[in-house]
Amino acid sequence: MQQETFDGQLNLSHELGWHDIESLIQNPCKVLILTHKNPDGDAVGSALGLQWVLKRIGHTVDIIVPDDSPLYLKWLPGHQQIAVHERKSGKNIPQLFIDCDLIFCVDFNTPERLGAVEPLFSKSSKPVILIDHHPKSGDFAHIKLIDPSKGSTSELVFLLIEKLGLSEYVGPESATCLLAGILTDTVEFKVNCSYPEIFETVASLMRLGADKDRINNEVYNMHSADRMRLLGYCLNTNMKILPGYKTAYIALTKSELNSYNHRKGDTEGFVNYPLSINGVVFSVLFTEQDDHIKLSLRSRGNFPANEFARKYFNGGGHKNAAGGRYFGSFKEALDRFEIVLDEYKELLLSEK
Ligand SMILES: [Mn+2]
Repeated sequence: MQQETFDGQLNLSHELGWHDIESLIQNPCKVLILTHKNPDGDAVGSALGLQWVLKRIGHTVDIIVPDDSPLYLKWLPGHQQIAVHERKSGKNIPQLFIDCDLIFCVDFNTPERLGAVEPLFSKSSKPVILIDHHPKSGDFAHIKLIDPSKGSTSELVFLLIEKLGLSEYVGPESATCLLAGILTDTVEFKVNCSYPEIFETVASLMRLGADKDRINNEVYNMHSADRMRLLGYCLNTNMKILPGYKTAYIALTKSELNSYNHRKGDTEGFVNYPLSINGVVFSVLFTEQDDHIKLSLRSRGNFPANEFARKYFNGGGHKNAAGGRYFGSFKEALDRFEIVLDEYKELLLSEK
């Protein structure tokens, strides 16, 4: 049955790839796990979930991320051992690349997403296994386990572990990390999870000890009062609705962020709120960064947020959840947005 689920639903690029994974991890070796910059729950959850299992079967494993996680992920079991490239302290990251035998990449579709870690990765000649659920993924990997129909990479990691016959090595730590990835990437089972198998995976993880209540508490109930007030300010004062385009957006300048003592991760999830308004099918959050304007894009139905981000804002992602960047002033970014939105008017208005 597992065989059927895996081969039917997951696009493991070729059957040979599958056996390659099995033989690559047969004997204890040094494994690196890499994930993308601005790591989210799925990036960190899938990396840690995989790490716990690989360690238990005897491998030496290091996780490398370009930059640090938001506060709401730091409680995840094993998080404190993650090597953060931008911190420039602790583990010798270039040496880890030299010493490793094998590299797993999780939850990203292009090496650019590795930020400052990308040059080290590109220089490496070690075998690369990619596990990912983004569209247009994977040219850079030797073995690919890619399935854009899945709600998270964490789910794919668990399906791989099952397929490898390693479920017995999934303990409460690993299960909790993987469930955190599934829960956050599906926005608490609201998006990208309209298929029954995901709940079978969730059931398995719960049986293996995943602490769902702790995830809820640590991820969703640990906000600062400043973050709540910033959200209130966004929705009350800052949200612009364009009914002629079924679109809403929130734009936050650096000084606005600073006036609410903004900390990394504070604006996460803000972009989802406008989507709950009747008649809004496309929502964008603009936040001013040091050298660019960051965009988070969310859509309902068939509107391709990823295509929009790719075409006009140096970005990409999933159909209903994408990211982008604009290099220019805040005003230019918003002007450009309103102009290019017109090209999608028909499509936006056709969404229910
Ligand atoms: Mn993901």
